[in-house]
Amino acid sequence: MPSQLEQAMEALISVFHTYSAREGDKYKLCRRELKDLLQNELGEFLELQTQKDGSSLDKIMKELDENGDGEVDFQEFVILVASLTVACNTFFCEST
Ligand SMILES: [Ca+2]
Ligand SMILES: [Ca+2]
Repeated sequence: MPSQLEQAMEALISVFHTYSAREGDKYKLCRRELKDLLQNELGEFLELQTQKDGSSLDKIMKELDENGDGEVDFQEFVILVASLTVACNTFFCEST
């Protein structure tokens, strides 16, 4: 029986691949795949973020694309999830 954290990690990987495999390179998210993933899977979190700093998809994409190949690979995606998680934790701590 995997732990809660292990399940979360598995979920992270499977969500990424669900979207990244849609078109082009199946291990990377193109702009459209990233947009769908963010809207469908991170809508609520992202709304919190965008309200705070008014960031658009292009800005998010640019920030995430560390190696500048125009797509977001898993490593770059994990950075987004990690930073959103940190932001949520801060929000959680501040609101309690
Ligand atoms: Ca892809
Ligand atoms: Ca990239």
